[in-house]
Amino acid sequence: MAGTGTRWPYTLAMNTYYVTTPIYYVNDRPHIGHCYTTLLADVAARFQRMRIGSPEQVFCLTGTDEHAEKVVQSAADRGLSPIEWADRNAGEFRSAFKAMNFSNDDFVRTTEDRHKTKASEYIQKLVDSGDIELGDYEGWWDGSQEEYLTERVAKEADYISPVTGKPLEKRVEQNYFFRLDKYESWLKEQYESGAIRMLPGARKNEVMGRLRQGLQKVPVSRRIKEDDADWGIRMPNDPEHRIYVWIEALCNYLTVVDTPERQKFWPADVHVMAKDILWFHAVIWPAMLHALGKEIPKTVYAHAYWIREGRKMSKSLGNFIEIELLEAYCKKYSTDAVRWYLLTQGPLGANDADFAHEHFVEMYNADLANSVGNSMSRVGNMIGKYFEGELPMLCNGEFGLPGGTALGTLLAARANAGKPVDDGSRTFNFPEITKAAVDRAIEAADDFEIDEMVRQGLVIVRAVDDFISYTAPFTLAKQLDELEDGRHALATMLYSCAEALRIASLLLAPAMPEKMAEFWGYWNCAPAEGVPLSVLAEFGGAHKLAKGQKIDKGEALFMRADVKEDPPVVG
Ligand code: ME8
Repeated sequence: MAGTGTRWPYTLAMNTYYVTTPIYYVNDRPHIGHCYTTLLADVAARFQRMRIGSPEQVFCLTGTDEHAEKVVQSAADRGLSPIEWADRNAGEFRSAFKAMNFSNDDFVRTTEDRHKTKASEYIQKLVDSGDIELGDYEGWWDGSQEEYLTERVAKEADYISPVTGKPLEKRVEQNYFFRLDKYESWLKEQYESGAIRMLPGARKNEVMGRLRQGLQKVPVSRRIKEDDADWGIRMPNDPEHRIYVWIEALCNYLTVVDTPERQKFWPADVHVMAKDILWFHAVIWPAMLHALGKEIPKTVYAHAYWIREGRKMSKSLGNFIEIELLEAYCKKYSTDAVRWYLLTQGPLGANDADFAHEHFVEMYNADLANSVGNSMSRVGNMIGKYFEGELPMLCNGEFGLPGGTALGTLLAARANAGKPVDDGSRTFNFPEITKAAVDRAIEAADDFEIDEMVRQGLVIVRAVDDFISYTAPFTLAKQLDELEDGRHALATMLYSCAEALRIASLLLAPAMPEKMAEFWGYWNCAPAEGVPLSVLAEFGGAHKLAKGQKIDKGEALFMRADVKEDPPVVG
């Protein structure tokens, strides 16, 4: 992957993992973008829980950002108090995340005392250390984003919000400022030395470019006006001012784990977000942390956008893929299929991704119905048919097509069946194939290449499919009476396929937890708890499929879909 640079020693010794998503504004309803970022964090966390083998060492945080001015406005438009509106929408986010089967360990709301108290403490500390000071600020206010743009950025945007297209407003305020300017060279050093990784590489170049233009102080408060609603967190040293929502929102990543039981999770391994809010996370937040004497996050990952039919999704176009539509897809194709599609076809890198129904069905058929589901039921069926549903043997050194008796028998069988026999150079060494996939998945997880990580399960499935087409065990099965060692060869082959699929299921489980649990039920092979992936996933190792193990062919995990069928509709 571009720009990842050196390998990171911390990952080798890492025994905790902390991943965060942005906390989402509660005036918006949950849509595909929020679900996507949270899905990435969920899948990373699920993978690391399995990799480490100890779920309590992993922490996945999401939540809602509630103190924005626009919440006050949109609540008033509905005749509600800000907290009533926030409660309602925070509830929407929670239930959307439940529908998507996310496994976040906590859900923070910035209106909670635990957040407000700690955030105030951090701000007070920065006031005490002189990192926050009072001064006049003049800038261009983007009301929809609750963000000041500098003169240069505003000019480049023609004094129009780059996000909503509405005019920017010139504002002058007496404010508290964070002395971001003090940390310019320190920040550059962190990125250049690799102390903090900014991924993907294209994003790093953008931020470095902006860093080179120099840093200014950033406003961190707003003076409260008489008719303002009582909303937000006040400056601890000056209650006439309210802490600027972005500044306290960033603190959530720390407030939630700033307890004796959870402090082991800091610093975060990765803050995940889309490119819109990278600057806050890559520049302002690490500088604040440094000023507070705290360690900085190890990785900041900013993915691109979901778009629809080639166009940006926005309120004004009214073309968001809302949670209801995702739920309709989940109902029709399964939640795991939706998760798989978002993960493997989403905008993880630097390029935007289009959500299109036909593409969804194509990928669903290719990856899930015709590969994962088909391979698992095919192997289960053969074990059912040829060995009465009991796994025929333990693999004692003979896997796939390693040569020897089984191979000889097999090649003879194929010759008898009139199939071309080659020199047997394709060895299908499943211990090697599966180990390479597991190693690659771990490496990809370290680089937050979540799509690559989950695809490793599919790599194994495809090797199994390839092996079955190449060796045609169903042909061999017809000739068992004529062939010396035929049964042994068939048993070796099916054991190899089954054991490889068991390992594939481990790598697929973070993306598709429900379907893989269903598969483990049929095959009686749910992974033991408290065992790290490297041990669980060893081919023929301590956790291998046992001889005589019952394999139930079960139901098809994914029914094939018709590309021509209409997309699901909401309602
Ligand atoms: O910015 N494609 O909240 P927010 C992919 N409260 N991801 C998208 C997306 C799209 N089209 N649209 C939104 C805020 N997202 C602040 C964050 S953090 C301390 C405070 C996702 O509700 C993506 O993760 O506007 C993006 O960064 C986030 O939603 C913005 O959410």
